[in-house]
Amino acid sequence: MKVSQIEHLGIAVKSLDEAIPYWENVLGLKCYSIEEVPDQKVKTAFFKVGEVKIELLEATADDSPVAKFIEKKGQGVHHVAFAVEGLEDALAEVNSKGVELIDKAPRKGAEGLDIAFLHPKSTFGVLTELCEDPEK
Ligand code: CMX
Repeated sequence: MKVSQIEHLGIAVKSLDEAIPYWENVLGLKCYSIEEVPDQKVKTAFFKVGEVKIELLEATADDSPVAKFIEKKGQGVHHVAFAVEGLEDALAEVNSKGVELIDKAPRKGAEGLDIAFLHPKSTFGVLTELCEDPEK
């Protein structure tokens, strides 16, 4: 499979309202989009750093994956997302190589991307997202 770049880093925070000023006022980045992903029970805030995006993630429910993550590990880097060409084929390939898929088929994520997660137990502890922009 072909990974073209790190598309974004997902960072779990307790509160977008509390975290965004750090990214804007200290690092000087601009939050260009805030979007809720009801399916994932998260609210997201996006920043661009060169070609890579930062996705801040706030849980919108107690049983959100992000709420569980913060409860167990605290705030911090939650996942790494790689842009791939041909997401369905990439999933079949990683699966054939023994990696456990959380999403067996692509689904819609923030910013209209097609996404799928790989289980951190198969990826040396890093929750990994593969994504593809259907518009490209
Ligand atoms: N990074 C690394 N490890 C993680 C993790 C993360 N983000 N989240 C959970 N884990 C670890 C747990 O600590 C646990 O480790 P131990 O067994 O050593 O304690 C292990 O993974 C499995 O945990 P689990 O109890 O089986 O499963 P959880 O209910 O905690 O769910 C996971 C974990 C990854 C399967 C779930 O969070 C998931 O499906 N994530 C994908 C979807 C997601 O994260 N959505 C939010 C972002 C959406 C977006 O970006 O739009």
